[in-house]
Amino acid sequence: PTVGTLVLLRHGESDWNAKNLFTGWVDVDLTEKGENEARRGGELLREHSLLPDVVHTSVMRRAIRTAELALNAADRHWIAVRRSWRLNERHYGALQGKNKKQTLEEYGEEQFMLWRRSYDTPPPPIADDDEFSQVGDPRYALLPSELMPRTECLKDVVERMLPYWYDSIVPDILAGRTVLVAAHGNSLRALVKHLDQISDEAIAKLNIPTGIPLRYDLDPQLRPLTLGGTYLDPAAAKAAAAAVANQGR
Ligand code: DG2
Repeated sequence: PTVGTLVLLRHGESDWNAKNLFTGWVDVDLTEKGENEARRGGELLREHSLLPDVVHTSVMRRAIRTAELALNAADRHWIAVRRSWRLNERHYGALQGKNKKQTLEEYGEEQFMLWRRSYDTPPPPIADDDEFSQVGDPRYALLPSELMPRTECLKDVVERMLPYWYDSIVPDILAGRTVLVAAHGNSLRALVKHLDQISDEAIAKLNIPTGIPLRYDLDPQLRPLTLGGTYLDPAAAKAAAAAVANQGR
């Protein structure tokens, strides 16, 4: 039996995705292509009659705008919205603002992939006076300073995301709502790892494409009825996930 439905949506292409820069907590906007991906994501929701009752987003512009554009296209612009820093992208530490291709050339394939995809190796921390640091950003003013990341590995993201999952998203699902989560490549990898119980090793191979809704029907124990969920456009998702995996090359 299905207790509720979860729809995961990575934001559309951002300015820094297009420029091939590590983004993390830097608050970049969507490109025009990214806006169109978000609208297309909303059209897919409408075509599949998968209409969200509530939306949860990170506190970053690219996820917030993606949710708004998608919901607008699905005629669900009016639903309740909640946001949390716990859905933010992984903090990319000192790599924030660096070019992925140059980083690959400078540090080599092994180190580059450790930083991008290993479960527990974080990049070096970002300095507080770095131009791409978020220290002093008013949206984190109420965040206790010991929770403010200077870098994160995926394991760190799982640990800071799960309290929000259990306290805020799960109650919506158990209430029978269709829940949209608009977030990021790595914060959604963290959630998928938890839902599908993917091992620390296997999660390295999982990539989330931009703008294509991923549907999970959950049983009363919050286990997916279909492992891995179902992309609303599976062919496009496969091609786009491969492109994410090859970024930098
Ligand atoms: C990307 C993910 O995050 O990059 O921070 O650069 O989903 O917000 O565009 P997003 C970033 P990779 O980990 O795939 O390199």
